[in-house]
Amino acid sequence: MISRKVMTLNEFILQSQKGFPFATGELSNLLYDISFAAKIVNREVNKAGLVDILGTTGNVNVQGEEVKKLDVFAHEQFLSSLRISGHCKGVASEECDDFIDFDNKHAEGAKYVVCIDPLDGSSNIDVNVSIGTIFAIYRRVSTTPHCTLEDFLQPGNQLVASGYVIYGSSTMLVYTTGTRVNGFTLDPSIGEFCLSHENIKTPEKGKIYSINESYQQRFSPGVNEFIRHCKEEDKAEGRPYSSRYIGSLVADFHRNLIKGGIYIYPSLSNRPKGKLRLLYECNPMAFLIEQAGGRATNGHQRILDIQPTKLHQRSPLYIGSNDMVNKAEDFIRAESQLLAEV
Ligand code: AHM
Repeated sequence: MISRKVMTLNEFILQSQKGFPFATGELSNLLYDISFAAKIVNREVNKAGLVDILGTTGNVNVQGEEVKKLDVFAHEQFLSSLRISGHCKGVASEECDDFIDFDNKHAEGAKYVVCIDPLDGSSNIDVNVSIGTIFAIYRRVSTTPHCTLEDFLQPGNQLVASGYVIYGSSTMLVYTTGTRVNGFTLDPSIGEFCLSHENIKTPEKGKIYSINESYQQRFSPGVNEFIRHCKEEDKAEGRPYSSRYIGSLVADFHRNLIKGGIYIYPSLSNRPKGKLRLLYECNPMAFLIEQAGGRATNGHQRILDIQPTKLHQRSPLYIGSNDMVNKAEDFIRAESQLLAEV
């Protein structure tokens, strides 16, 4: 008999379900749908360098097909995978102004909705930098035949599952259903995501800080103080810390998750709410980091406790290893106290 050590994502999902005799399998199927669409997106992302040969957006490639921008392609791919399978009642996508209700027969009675950033960091595609998909799954709260805005405007503490796919030097899917964080690497030879990083825990103490320092003049004094602290020489604490910023949230987050560190997209003087979207970027990553033992805040409040009021709402984000997020918050608190005293 041939024995193998590899466990595929599907086998893992099925095995995880065994402990829950009343599970309907709907969530498992939904995760499968996302992983399936991710494989198709991965195939296209890997061909991105060929775009000059095959044709650019709006052009027709050698097969006579219209070439779509990759972020539009990814959006459509996830949407169609989720719509066809019927395990999800609706989707809110970073690529769409409004949410989409699946009113097809298959989706009748489906109890989940998905918030998705189909291709985050897409400005990096042309230069072969890692990009990703981020997803968040909620249980519907409305009981109407069609899903409603309130199904999507749930705080992150109501998340059922979240995860991301990183299209990088290898392609990985990392997700949590609220207990552990597990990572699966795509084996292109068999077309399967295989368990490669079981029960990921982020280091308690990080040594990497990730922030776009070119905005330094737009940062608040607290953020600048934290950066100064990261750069300060302190042998005992292992400072200066390393600065690493790819400019692709999934890639920056993934590295810091494994190695330990903090990712910051703060409030800027010209962008008080920062850049990142609460529903599509901050919440799913916050759910993951907490399950991996880290923290995520907006500088003042736990990300997962923020009540969203709009689909495309933005939020500052401080996310990563406990000690670094705590330290960053100390500086922000000190700044607020100073301002209060003035
Ligand atoms: P996008 O929604 O246009 O893809 O932007 C999101 C990206 C994140 O992946 C990344 O962390 C951030 O924007 C980088 O922004 P900046 O260039 O301002 O540093």
